[in-house]
Order: sequence, then C-alpha cells, then structure tokens
Amino acid sequence: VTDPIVLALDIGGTKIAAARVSSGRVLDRREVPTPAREGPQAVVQAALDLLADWCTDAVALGVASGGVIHDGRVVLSNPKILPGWTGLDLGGIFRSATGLPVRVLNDAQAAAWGEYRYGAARGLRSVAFVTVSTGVGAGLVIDGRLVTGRTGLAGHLGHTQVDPHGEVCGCGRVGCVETVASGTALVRMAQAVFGAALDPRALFERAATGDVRGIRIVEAAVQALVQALGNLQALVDPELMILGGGIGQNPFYRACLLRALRTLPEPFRPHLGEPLLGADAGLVGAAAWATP
Ligand code: BMX
Ligand code: ZN
Repeated sequence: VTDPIVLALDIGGTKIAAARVSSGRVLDRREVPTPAREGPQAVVQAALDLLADWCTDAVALGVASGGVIHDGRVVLSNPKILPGWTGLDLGGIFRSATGLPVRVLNDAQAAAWGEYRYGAARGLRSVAFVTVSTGVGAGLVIDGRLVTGRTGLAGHLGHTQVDPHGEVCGCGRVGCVETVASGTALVRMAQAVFGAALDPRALFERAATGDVRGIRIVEAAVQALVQALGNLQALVDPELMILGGGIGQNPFYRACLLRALRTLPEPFRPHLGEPLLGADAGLVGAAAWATP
C-alpha cells in the first residue's frame, strides 16, 4: 500500500503556501503572497487556486491558519494581520470547495505538530514552536499531545503581555509581545525612528553595520521575546523551543537573541533549536493533523 496523499494549506499574514504531502514528505509546493488587504474572500480564493488541480488524488486537506482556531472556525484574528478573518468557518468553506474532509489548526500549532511528528522534535515529549514573522505565534506539544485549549487559544505567546503601558494590540489587549517583537512592530518602530519604510531585513542590515538607532529597535524586540520565552519556559518547561518564522530564522536576529537569552537565569533559559522542516513545518503539521 502506498501512503495517502494529503493536501495542506498554510495561511499566514504574509504568504499562503500549499503542498501535497505524504507521510511528512512534501511532494509539491506552491506559494503566493497573502492578499490580506483585499479581504477574506480574496484570501480564500488565492488558497483554493493553489490547490486547483491537486484535489483528485488526495484523501484529505489540512489547513493551518493565523488566528485562534476552534472546531474549524476562526474565533479571533488580529485585524491588522488578516482583516475580516474572525468568524469564518474555514472548515466548512474548504470542505464544500474541495469535497475533501478538512481539519483546521492555528498556524503555529500546526508547525509545532509538524516538527514534533516529522522534524526537530521527533522523539521528544514536550516542545514549543515559536514563530516570529508578521505576528508572534507559538504552538505547544506537551507529553506528546498538541495543546489547543478550550477555544484554540493555547500557545498564543504573542498575546501575552510584556508592557502594561505599551501599544494596544490587534487582539484587544495592551502591550502584547506582538506589539514589540513582531515583524509588524519592527516596521512600525523603524518608521517612527527613521521616518521611512524599512522592512525587517533592511533594518537588520542597518543594525548589523552598527547603526545605533537600528540596534536599539532590534534590542527592544529581542528583549521582549527573551522575556516571553523565559515565561514560556517557566510555564511549560519544554525540552526544546524551535524558533521559526522569517524573522526568527534570520541569522542576525538569531545571534542577537542567543546573546540576550544569556541574561535569563539558567533554569528559565530555553534550549533553542531550528525548524528541521524550515518553512514547511506548518504544511507538514496540518497534513499530519488531517491524515485519516
Ligand atoms: C498572530 C495571530 C496568531 C498567529 C501569529 C503568527 C492572527 C491572524 N494571527 O499572533 O494566531 O499564530 O500571529 O502568525 O491573528 P504569522 O502569520 O505571523 O505566522
Ligand atoms: Zn495581542
């Protein structure tokens, strides 16, 4: 018997990825930028276009999406990342559009599951996957079980507080990790300091060449994440924390973070790892989650 082919989608604030997956192996992969500002229908359509000719030999579809996901529905989404996403019945929409059985997970939860089943956390009991990209997300596997919580909120590290006097977050809270440590926050802080639009990579390049204002912005983001990781270590004490996301995997950012982590008292210092599945962790995890 050959292993079944399962389709996967990973819908984030910056890009939508799709794949054909079999037993943790990505057979084919496609990607487009997320048309987030064109609204939820455009995002769903872009995702379906990626799957177009793949549905014939697949047995199921796993969807990883930004937002708090419960029972296939988006309970809460940051309107600054995926506007109009809250309330969507993603499971129902993709089921009727593809005719396949569908399971939906939060994107970081899916990546945690992917790395646990087929990646860097294989064989471990407890792992946290932390993504720093458009937002800051996390997924937790504790004693071999993916923790999704009562409403799907479990693991939303980006919406824990680091600054009670900070910015209002898209989630409705104040001073969330995401308001200081996400790619969106880096762009906002760079705009305020330099008066120009700098993407995170350009900001890291400035900081790497010794630009003091650039360094301060990166340090603020890194410090917020370090405190969040220390809190997570205190709560869950996982064997490994895998740092993913476009920013999380940036070498300059990573070097700054590793240095700053040493300021945490030893018991709170996570063992940091890299995603073995790279940018495919969410896809592989969503597919594994949906595999019958
Ligand atoms: C936000 C939130 C999380 C998500 C995280 C990382 C939305 C749309 N997303 O905190 O659910 O896991 O961002 O998402 O509310 P990414 O798109 O930055 O990878
Ligand atoms: Zn928040």
